[in-house]
Amino acid sequence: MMSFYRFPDHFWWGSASSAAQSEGAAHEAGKADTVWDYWYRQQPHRFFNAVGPEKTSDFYHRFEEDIALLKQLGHNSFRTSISWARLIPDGVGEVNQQAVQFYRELIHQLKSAGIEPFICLYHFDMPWAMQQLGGWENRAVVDAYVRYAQVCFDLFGEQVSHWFTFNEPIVPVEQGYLYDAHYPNVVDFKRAVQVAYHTMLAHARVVNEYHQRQLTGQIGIILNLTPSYPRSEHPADVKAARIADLLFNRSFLDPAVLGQYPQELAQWIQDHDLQPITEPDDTAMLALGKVDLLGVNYYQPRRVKARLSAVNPEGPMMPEWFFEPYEMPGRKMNPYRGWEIYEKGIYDILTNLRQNYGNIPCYISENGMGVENEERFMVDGEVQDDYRIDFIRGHLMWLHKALEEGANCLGYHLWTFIDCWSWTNAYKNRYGYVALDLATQQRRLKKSGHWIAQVSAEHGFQVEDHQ
Ligand code: BGP
Repeated sequence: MMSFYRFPDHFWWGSASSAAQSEGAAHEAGKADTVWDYWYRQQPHRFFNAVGPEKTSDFYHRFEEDIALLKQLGHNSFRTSISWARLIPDGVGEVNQQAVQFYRELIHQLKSAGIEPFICLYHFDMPWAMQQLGGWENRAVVDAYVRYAQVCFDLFGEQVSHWFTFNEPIVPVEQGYLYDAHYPNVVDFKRAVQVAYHTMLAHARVVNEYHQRQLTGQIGIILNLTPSYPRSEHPADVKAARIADLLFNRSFLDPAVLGQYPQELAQWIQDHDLQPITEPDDTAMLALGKVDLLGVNYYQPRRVKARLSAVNPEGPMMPEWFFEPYEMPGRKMNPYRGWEIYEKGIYDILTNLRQNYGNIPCYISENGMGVENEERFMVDGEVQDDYRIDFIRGHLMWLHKALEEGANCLGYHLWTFIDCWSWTNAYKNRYGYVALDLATQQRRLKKSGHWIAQVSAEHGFQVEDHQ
């Protein structure tokens, strides 16, 4: 017996990318350095095979060819970001007309191809000029970001109907201020909290700014939601999962959707003497930051257990003082990326949003499977990525179940369209529907690319019932 998983007619089929990971032309056409350009020059060894962001898949020059490929994939929507350092090179001053022309043309061409542009304002790419002022630690950078967003709305607000303030705003916080994986490589919980707070304030101000303009589109945020599962029902395990959930999910989800921080988180921050510097009007501003649309990035679950080993009280305080990762026996793994694959997580997230967050309109803005050395799966020039098809189909089946139960999920975007440069991992893990040969810049649809084109055309797929 076969079952057909049918998705709504206007479901968003697409994929996501970002400026720094695709544009290249890092030192061309008036663009200034981001933290990535700067850091790469200082410490190339931090990047896989020492590959930096200057070239990537050269979207800046090849976007027309790439839009044709998006079309071939059956996309009706596509997310990328605007590079702040390209549009306003010094962060605050003059607008770079070459950048205006580029983004205008990009948006125009996408729309002409019937592909709705989803535009994110910030995807980990702080202009170097702004980082020199202290980045998100400095409230002046919040002001600069608001002005940058205003410029974007002035320029492209009529053409773009789906805006996002931030992609995964917790990532620069945790990777840059706790775990030494992004610039500025600070390890300091209190500073991390300040950065998170200012980011959310910047978000709220920009949402408010957008709403005041009464444009016809929507504004949202993209969050990486990682369901926290306790090892067991033991109260200590449950508490560990609850803290992980507060720190990594609710710290951004609650203010973005409900307009305020969870009381429990505020208390926890206070108990550990981590309060950020605030101003009296901030609470009212945060309340205005409620989004119209939520993007959900989901890659893997977070399984935790109560902390058993003692922490070093002299070491810097870390989230892991309050829980330990738990490796569930028998878990399904993506051995290449080292991440658990748990398809039901997507259903759990959508159910949580339905039950506890007013069933806010949302879509899956990233989901995907990174695999190393995909050339070994190449047959007659096409990567036979059946594992990726299985991965996507498995997640879509759970998404479908959530839809049947009333989830307000409007689409599914894969990370990513074409194999991309991924921060310090550079080109290690390949995620695309389209394979990129970095040396020749040749692009080729993978098997999954042909498969998703068919899914999009048929509004779903068929599955044998025992699957
Ligand atoms: C997400 C980011 C993307 C992308 C992806 C894959 O968190 O939004 O920008 O990089 O992760 O990451 P990686 O290459 O580390 O597997």
